[in-house]
Amino acid sequence: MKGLLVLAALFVAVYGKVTFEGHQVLRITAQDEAQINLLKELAEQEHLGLDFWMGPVRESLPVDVRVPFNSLQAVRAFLAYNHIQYRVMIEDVQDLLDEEQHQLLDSRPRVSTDDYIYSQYSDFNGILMFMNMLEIENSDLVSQIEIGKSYEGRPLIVLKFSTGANRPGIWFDTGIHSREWVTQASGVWFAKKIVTDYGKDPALTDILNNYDIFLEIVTNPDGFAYTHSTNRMWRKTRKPNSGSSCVGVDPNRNWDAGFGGAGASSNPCSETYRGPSAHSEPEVKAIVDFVKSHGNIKAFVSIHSYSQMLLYPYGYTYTAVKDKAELHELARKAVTALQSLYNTRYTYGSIITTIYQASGGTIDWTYNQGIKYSYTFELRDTGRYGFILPASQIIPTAEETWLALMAIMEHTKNNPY
Ligand code: BHK
Ligand code: ZN
Repeated sequence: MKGLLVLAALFVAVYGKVTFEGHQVLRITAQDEAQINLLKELAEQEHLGLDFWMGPVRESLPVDVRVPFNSLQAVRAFLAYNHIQYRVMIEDVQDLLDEEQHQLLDSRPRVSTDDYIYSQYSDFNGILMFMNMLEIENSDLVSQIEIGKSYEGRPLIVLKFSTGANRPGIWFDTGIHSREWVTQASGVWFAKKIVTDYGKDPALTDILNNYDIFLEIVTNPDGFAYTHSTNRMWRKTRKPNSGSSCVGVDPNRNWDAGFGGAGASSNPCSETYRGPSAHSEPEVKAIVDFVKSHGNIKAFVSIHSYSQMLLYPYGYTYTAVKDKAELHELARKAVTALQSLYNTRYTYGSIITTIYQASGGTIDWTYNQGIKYSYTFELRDTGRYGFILPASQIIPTAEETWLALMAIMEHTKNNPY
């Protein structure tokens, strides 16, 4: 791993950006315990540089793994030798990234949010500009709150949509994992949707006449900037780890809920590194402080991609939450609403029973803080493109997700606690 990292660092220094030429994403399905153990061994071979997009390994559930070009032969031989089934999901990751580069929002200044192109991916500055314009255009409804700074000093901006004082709050965040680009793009679309529908759509108007909505679009700005400048596949924060050459903490393993337990890594080089202590990451701590000082958040929805799932706590324990029946029924309602638009199918359930065990996750912490309606979305798709979802799917993804968010907000409004 060390050697590989040094090589990657050198490559970046010379060429500016990590390339993924010849990298493939394989969907691997273990059939039994023996194959699961073989895949776990494979994952531990750090020199192979495997990137588990959707993992870890569980029986008969497929895992998607990005395999660097130089490791492909070895990995394919290993899988064939052990009769482990797999198929190629992405033939060449770099081909998709080249395509994506053509769909980036250009940096030409825009005069209004009507000028913004919602069907293109935008960088951090583009989203900052969008938020500034939105606030100026809707000064009676929208304000920007800086809840802190990222490790590298970028502002952590939350959009507040409010029509009156002392209202309970509903929270949405997107982009806590920086490479999940469709989530930040959807966040931008949600913000525009809220200002467009307020006063027109009776359901949203009713919600906003009783609740404040908080929306953090770029929840991991350092990671997001890094996905644009250097490594499109960056997931974690960008804080260096003492005693390691590996950078960053998984901000969805850093919360004080089962922190340090199974379902997170203590290895700073892992994509699921939990960090040195709970809330060690300023991006996480800022939300913790905000939620605590607000004291009246009633729904908290943290938005990831991909897999098409709607999840509720817990991730760190098999113990069912006391509101399981209600959360499950609301999840069913929300995914039904989502599916009604483009027939996109979602699965739903608790984190640990639906994806895998994960400790230190965002919504386990918010639920334990007393925020009953705590959910995580995994947006499109189910793996054809994974994190590199074509920009043509941004608007349909945001539109259908909005129907599910409305279902959650309406339920929250109709069931005060
Ligand atoms: C979601 C919620 C709580 C814990 C884990 C997850 C799955 C999520 C993760 O943190 O491993 C998968 C992912 O990033 C892709 O969005
Ligand atoms: Zn994620």
